[in-house]
Amino acid sequence: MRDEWLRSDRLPHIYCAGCGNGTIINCVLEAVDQIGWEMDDTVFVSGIGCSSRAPGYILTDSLHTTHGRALAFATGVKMAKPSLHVVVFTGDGDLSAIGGNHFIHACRRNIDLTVVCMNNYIYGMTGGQGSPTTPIGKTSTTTPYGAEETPFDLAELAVAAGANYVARWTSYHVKRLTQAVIDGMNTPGFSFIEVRCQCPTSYGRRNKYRQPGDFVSYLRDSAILKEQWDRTSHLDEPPQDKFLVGEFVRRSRPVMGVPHEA
Ligand SMILES: Cc1ncc(C[n+]2csc(CCOP(=O)(O)OP(=O)(O)O)c2C)c(N)n1
Ligand code: SF4
Repeated sequence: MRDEWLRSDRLPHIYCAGCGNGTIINCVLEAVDQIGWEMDDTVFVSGIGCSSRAPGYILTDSLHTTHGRALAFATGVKMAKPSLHVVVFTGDGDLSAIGGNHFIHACRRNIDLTVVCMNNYIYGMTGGQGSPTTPIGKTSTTTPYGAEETPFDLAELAVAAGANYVARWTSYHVKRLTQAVIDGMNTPGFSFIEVRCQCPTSYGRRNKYRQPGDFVSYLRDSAILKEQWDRTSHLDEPPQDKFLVGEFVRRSRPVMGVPHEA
């Protein structure tokens, strides 16, 4: 069914072999399909980046906007016509570097959007510069001796800024990711789903995950279920090379742009 949402006239796509973005697009279209949204009522929005090319491959109305501004455009669409379902695809650079201010304020306003961030730890499209999520010690063209700055935890940032639904999964967790997107779409207000995913080309080859399979294994082995961590660990945070996955928050703070409240 989800193939019906794809623009086959745009194929072949630009993604490198083994890129994680295709898996994530698949999961989001599966979620849209399962939830039963109509194509005429659904709009996809993105900024610029490999991840942000996603709406170009989807048959609905879509906006491929300027770098970092996806959430500003999506807010405009939603506030002009709250009956539309608006889904944003973004990258870690697009969302949290040039678009960082839009991100925190969209969470604060709790606008009724579903935002999927393909976090590959890097600026993929422009050849591998470090982003605000590049882990400490990892190599990029702008951190040739290893990144030294503490990375953002995008999911925790969204929770702190006020989003109503926040989850994190990886491109390995296909079923859990699809369900999280459905849960986010069903939650009124700002839904944020961070997906850690492989970029074998710009990040992997500089950080010992040249093969897509090695990168996916790394994501699988580094992910700790949040529920389990909360139950069993006495530490505040997981070790530096691990991260939590799961649902971080689902709540009902005041929202903007929900159809029946408009
Ligand atoms: C105003 C502006 N600044 C910089 C760029 C160059 N640029 C294009 S994509 C990109 C980074 C994309 O990184 P990310 O959002 O992490 O997406 P990825 O390509 O990794 O999916 C940059 C800096 C641009 N297009 N416009
Ligand atoms: S550069 Fe990285 S993110 Fe971009 S298409 Fe290639 S593998 Fe995917």
